[in-house]
Amino acid sequence: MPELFIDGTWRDAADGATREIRCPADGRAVATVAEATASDAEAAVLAARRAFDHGPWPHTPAPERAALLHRLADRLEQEKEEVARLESLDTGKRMVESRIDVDDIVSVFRHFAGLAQADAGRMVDTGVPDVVSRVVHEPLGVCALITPWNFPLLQTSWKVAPALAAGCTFVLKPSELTPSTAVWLVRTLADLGLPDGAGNLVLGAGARVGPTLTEHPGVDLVSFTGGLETGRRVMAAASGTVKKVALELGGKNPNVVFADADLDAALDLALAAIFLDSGQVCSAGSRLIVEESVHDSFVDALVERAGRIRLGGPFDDDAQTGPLISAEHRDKVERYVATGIGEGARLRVGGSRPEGPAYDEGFFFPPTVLDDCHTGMRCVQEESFGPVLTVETFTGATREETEDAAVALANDTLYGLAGAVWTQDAGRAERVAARLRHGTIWINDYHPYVAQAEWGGYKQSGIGRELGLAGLDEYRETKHIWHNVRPAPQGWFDDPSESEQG
Ligand code: TXE
Repeated sequence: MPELFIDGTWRDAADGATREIRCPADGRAVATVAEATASDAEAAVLAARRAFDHGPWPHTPAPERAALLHRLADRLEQEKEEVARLESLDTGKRMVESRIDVDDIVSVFRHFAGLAQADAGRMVDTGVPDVVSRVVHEPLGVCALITPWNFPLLQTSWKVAPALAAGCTFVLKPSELTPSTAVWLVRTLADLGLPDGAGNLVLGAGARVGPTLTEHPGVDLVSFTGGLETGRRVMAAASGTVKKVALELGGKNPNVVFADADLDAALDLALAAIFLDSGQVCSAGSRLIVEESVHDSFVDALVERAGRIRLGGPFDDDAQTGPLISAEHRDKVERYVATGIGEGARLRVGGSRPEGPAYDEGFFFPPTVLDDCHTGMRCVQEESFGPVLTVETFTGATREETEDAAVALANDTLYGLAGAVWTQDAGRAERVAARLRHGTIWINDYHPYVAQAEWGGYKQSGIGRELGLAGLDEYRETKHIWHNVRPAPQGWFDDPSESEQG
């Protein structure tokens, strides 16, 4: 079955090209999908444009838009196991993690279904007689939605759900590595009655179809989640036609542990922060910043537990974390570890590929800890996006100096996506959280996610509220309507002599 969905029709790529998708855990072929050309991407943009300018979706009443999103959430609940299986086969992640992702995706669609009907605008009391003045929200237009491979359907839902809730039409381009759940989503939306052209799907390499989506004058908004370098290219490409741009570009996230923390909990969550999903999480706690007085005992225990984490594929019930997404990505993570060691970091555990028949065909890399790091190192500044934790320490002569030292380290990064602070001193927790320049701060926790809260990026982690997450503002234009209900000539340029005569 062809996999490009353009204007309500499933198609092959214009040149017939296809791509084989292989499971990163064992290399088995899981799907063969169409690989779109630039002309397919152009056709998808034109379809979304027609659907926005002339189709019913932007004018569909909000309760009906909301109902569609709820029906989609219902389907996800009914087909949870199948969607999780598709996600795990494409990404190699454990089924238990994919099931959690599906639960999160359900909550995203339900959250935006609620917002579709909320905040219709407001009246403005201008004080001017015979004027009705109001602020209204309108769907922004055609959205190009470009998503990565680490949480394929979750990140797609963060874009598709608000776009549809706001009344936009879209062209979705998922990562070329993980297309299967995007195909499921678009097929299900069509099945549930989304009008032709309102939701289009283009599969393929970013270099092949990306520029069409990011430069085309028919696109009003580009919402992109991916790497920093690609994000910079997307922003530059969108500038030619001054598109709205929303970017989520990852992070290098500090996990700050004070000596007065509940250290058992901090240790447990420090492991989860970086080693869940093999560290392929934009908000992963990849920088452990620990107070010097507890460094040795804390890091020794962490290293010991990291060394016991079991690697395995999606259907291995004993596995605690999975493979990396691709051979290229594993090469990148390996290079990053080598660079860190070259810069003077001390390798405490991991660092080389696991051996054995269970790992031969997959892209596994073990939990790795680099100790004795500092912010001058590339391994502390650049995103590895793998299971690699760097460790820095801080200390101070007084309470204030200790906090200042921790905050200075945690903010010494060009990213600003997320971070955590561990302490049993509630005042310190709030003081430090307030000073961390990152969009999400967890206090005595790591990773919990709720659809109702913003997911924003400080500094180079992003633009917009992802961002769209939590609110619809990213996907709407906001308009002030001033209505003079008693129009009459105002005489600005009347001839004064005439008015005197009158
Ligand atoms: O991402 P890309 P890659 C980071 C992580 C990783 C690095 C590179 O550090 O190692 O990025 O990963 C599409 N125009 N993150 O190469 O290239 C591409 O097809 C338009 C963090 O996989 O950013 C895919 O759909 N689109 C991140 C999407 O962009 C283009 C999650 C992301 O791919 C394009 C993933 C172009 N010119 C990686 N080139 C996070 N923020 O969570 C590529 N794409």
